[in-house]
Amino acid sequence: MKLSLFGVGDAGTRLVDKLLQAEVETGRNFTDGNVLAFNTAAEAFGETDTLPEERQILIGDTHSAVNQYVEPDADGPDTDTASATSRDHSPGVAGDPELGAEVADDELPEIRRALDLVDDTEVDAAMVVAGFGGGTGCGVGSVLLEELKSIYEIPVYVLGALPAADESDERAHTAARAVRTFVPLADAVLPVDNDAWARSTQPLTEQYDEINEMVATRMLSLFAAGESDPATVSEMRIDPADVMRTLAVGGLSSIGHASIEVDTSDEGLLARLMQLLGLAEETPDTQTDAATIKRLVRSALNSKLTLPCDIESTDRVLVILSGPPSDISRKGFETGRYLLEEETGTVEVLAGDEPLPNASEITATVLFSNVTDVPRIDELQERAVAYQREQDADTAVIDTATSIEGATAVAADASTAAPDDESDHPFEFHGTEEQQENGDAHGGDTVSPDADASDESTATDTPDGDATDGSAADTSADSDTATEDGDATTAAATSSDEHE
Ligand SMILES: Nc1nc2c(ncn2[C@@H]2O[C@H](COP(=O)(O)OP(=O)(O)OP(=O)(O)O)[C@@H](O)[C@H]2O)c(=O)[nH]1
Ligand SMILES: [Mg+2]
Repeated sequence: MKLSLFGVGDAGTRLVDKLLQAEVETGRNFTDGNVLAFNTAAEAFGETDTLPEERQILIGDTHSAVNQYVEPDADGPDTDTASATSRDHSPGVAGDPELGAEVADDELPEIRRALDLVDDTEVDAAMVVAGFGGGTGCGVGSVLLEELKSIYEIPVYVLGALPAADESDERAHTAARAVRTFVPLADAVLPVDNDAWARSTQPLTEQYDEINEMVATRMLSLFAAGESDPATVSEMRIDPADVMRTLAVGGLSSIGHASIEVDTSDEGLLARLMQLLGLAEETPDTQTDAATIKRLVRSALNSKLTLPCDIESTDRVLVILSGPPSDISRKGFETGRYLLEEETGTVEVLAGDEPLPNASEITATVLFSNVTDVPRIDELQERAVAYQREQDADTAVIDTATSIEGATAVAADASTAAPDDESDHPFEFHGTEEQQENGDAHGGDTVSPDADASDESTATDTPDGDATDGSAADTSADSDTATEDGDATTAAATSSDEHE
């Protein structure tokens, strides 16, 4: 399918650049050049290899609080209001999502001009790409997402990195707010858990490139499947509508991925040739073939996921098999699909293939859509709530009544469009259980001001997101049923712990 990409902040810029590189390397053209990157500091633009310069949009130069050209390690004294809390002295908006949202709001005309460079009629969907813990990623990202949702008819997805456990509480707090803002507004959110993918022996910043490459591989296998050689015929070819249908339930999605070498021995090649020429019995090795595909799909669902989660909490599943058409039999497909139905407990499993005649391996990419049992997100929220309490105790350095102006606008709009969507979503900022039992809705409010608008009534009565009062959230009601399934934990243990 065709996708436009909008990188925001440093992580967004690097990830989009990596996706474009992967496009060149794999010969899958899925953006048609419909890309942009927005940043409040110039450094990350200097690191790009593939992203065209005219598509790198620097914003914030009218703001005195924005350090556009500060070297990353030049941590000069910061006395402006944006750095009232313990900011890391990075360039741009220095980790401050409120400032990020303010800058984006002020520079909407400039942002809109840049958006004209992208043709939304040429693509099936748009995707905002950002580091959730970034002041730019979260702040500018929220405003951009809101803007794209208001001007586009096509789905708008969000892809982004979650901060690792050893990053600051402030980053975790920002990321939790980003999840809180992005999930109700975007058509689907695909977080990448930096913590799960980073090795503890090395600084995270040194591993970005590797993690981004992993992300690019999965994203292209999923979204760019079928964009390499439209001439190759396949009756099971993956259809963009299937990807969009799978993601249409919204919420958080996760991707699994695995490959196996195909039989390139003379014997294997001969068998395939005979089959192609119609000289062999009807797929004599179908049995082995189906078993192999089943094994492959199993390793994909047991692989380390982009966002480790309990796969039984998913609503919809999509599997894409990429490889030589002669190696992917219909029987193999059905076996793989059946396995996914069994393992995830959902019958909503779609499948398609990407015929790559010259490939030496078969790859299975599995998309789990609207997963609700995600320990990492719970952890982030807990950290964020604790951090917010500390801040409040320290005489409320962050004024929660006025914070994240842009995101407030986002939430207000979202609640107009889908009144109950937000309050029904399992990713509420719901404070601690203790607070909920006390009927204290404040935990929700403190973290994100948009809680004021629509969540106060539900923050207490739907603490676990099990609101099933229908309306906009039929789907999340479904997912709630899935999460209530008491034994939905075994698969998670395997899928998130097993490494590729
Ligand atoms: N996977 C991955 N994660 C990244 C990368 N760069 C940053 N991150 C993550 O994203 C978070 C936000 O960092 P940045 O992208 O630098 O922040 P920003 O959006 O530029 O916003 P500022 O705070 O204003 O600099 C970090 O805390 C990391 O968790 C990257 O290249 N790859
Ligand atoms: Mg930055």
